[in-house]
Amino acid sequence: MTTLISGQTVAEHANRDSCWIIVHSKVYDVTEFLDEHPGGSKIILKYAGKDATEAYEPIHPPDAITTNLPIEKHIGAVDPNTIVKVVKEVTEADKRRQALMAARPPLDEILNLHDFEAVAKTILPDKAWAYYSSASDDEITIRENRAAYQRIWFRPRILRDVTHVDWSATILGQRSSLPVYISATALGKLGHPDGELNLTRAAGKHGVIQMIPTLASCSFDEIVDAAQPGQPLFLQLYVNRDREITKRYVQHAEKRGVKALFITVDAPQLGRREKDMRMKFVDDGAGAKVQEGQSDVKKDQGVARAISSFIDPSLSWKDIPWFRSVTNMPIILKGVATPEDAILALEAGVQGIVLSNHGGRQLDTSRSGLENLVDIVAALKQRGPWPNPNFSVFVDGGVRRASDVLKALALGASAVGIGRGFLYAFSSYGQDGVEKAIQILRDEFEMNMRLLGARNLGELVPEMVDASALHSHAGLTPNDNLYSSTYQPLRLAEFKNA
Ligand code: 173
Repeated sequence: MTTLISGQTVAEHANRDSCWIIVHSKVYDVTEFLDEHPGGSKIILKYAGKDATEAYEPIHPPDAITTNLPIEKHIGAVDPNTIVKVVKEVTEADKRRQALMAARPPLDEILNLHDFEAVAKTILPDKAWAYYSSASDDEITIRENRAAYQRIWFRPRILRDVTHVDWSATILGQRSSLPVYISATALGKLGHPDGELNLTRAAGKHGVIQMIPTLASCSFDEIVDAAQPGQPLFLQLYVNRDREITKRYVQHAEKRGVKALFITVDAPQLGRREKDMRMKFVDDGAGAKVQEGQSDVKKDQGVARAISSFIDPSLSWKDIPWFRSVTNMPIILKGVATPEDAILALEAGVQGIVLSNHGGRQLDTSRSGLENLVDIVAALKQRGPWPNPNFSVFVDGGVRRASDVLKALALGASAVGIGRGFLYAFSSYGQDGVEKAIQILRDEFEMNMRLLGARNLGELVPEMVDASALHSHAGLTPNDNLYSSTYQPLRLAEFKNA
């Protein structure tokens, strides 16, 4: 029998020279890890000698600490009778949020994906909303992602007997009930205690494909374990500076049956999401100390930047053959924005590209994936057969309606990714919300395909859309009021002593 460590003993190691913390009832000596912690040492020191589980959980997969800390630093199990429960202070804001949570509209009053966003904005903790909804700099691109869809107008066909319409798709060889996949978004437990598992379970039930994020709050294996037998899953990959770690991760994923690898190529450094950065600033409650010049203070970085330092900015075209050598999964480059790079991807022999600007979170004033689609499809057509069964072109960013998806497909996309739409669905209603989101999309596909005169996805052709205004950024489009009403403009944090 191993002896249990008392809470009092742990509490004696509460400083920089000897720092123990409790996570999931286990005691860890993190003294030597303090300066290596991607989120900085300060946040760990806040929990020195204490139970850090609650702060740890949303931001780390359960196995992050066990895999990163040498085994000799695993001190043992804590005696549960000796820990003084840190009673978390329930703030007025928490109470208000709980009341709003209890008063959420019933799911059957949710009519579209924007509605989930409105609920999420109201009930999410400020930090979670700031992280999820933020985009880089002036947040122009995130809005352009929506606006671009509204510069495309339909040219519907009539009298085609649309009694039966079929919107099922094949995505990278996998059957999907929708021409939509769930795109990767990080840190799902900021929004809901079950995190990404809400997506996995709903996707399994409704035949939709989920792309697992590298930076999920749930561990990769928890997500795969929550899938049904044979449920197809994709994996989004951030490439680690330590390629051995990436290799192990990719090969483990392949062994566990993941069907495709989406390598993120638009984030050698994370964009400045100022809404997220400001929130962090306020919550740590010590504005002035930022100026003290401690190099490890990352409080002004926001959640994402604080945990992204492992991402390798040296990633280049030269690495593609290496990926090929470590996996047989189809490789897709996520974050392509130009015909030049689309052609390089084709020549590099990958199986596809995602035309994405990372939900407007990276280079602000980049064009929308939808606008890039037109130019990229034209370039690919010059280079060989089209559609090319060995090279898929996906689009993501700003998709909230089946009509958006139909426009992208008509212009040549193989399928479309939705990230935030599903994230807001589970943040506000858990798995039921995701199921409802899928149902809403189904209803929208049925109606829109009937009205457009397309009985299946193969009948969606470029002639069904007028994209002549797509490249015009003059802005004569009517306001998108539903979307704009949830858009949160950048605000300075509340003044401290006001
Ligand atoms: O967009 C993001 O927030 C993102 O991709 C990310 C990257 C690193 C850590 C967390 C999130």
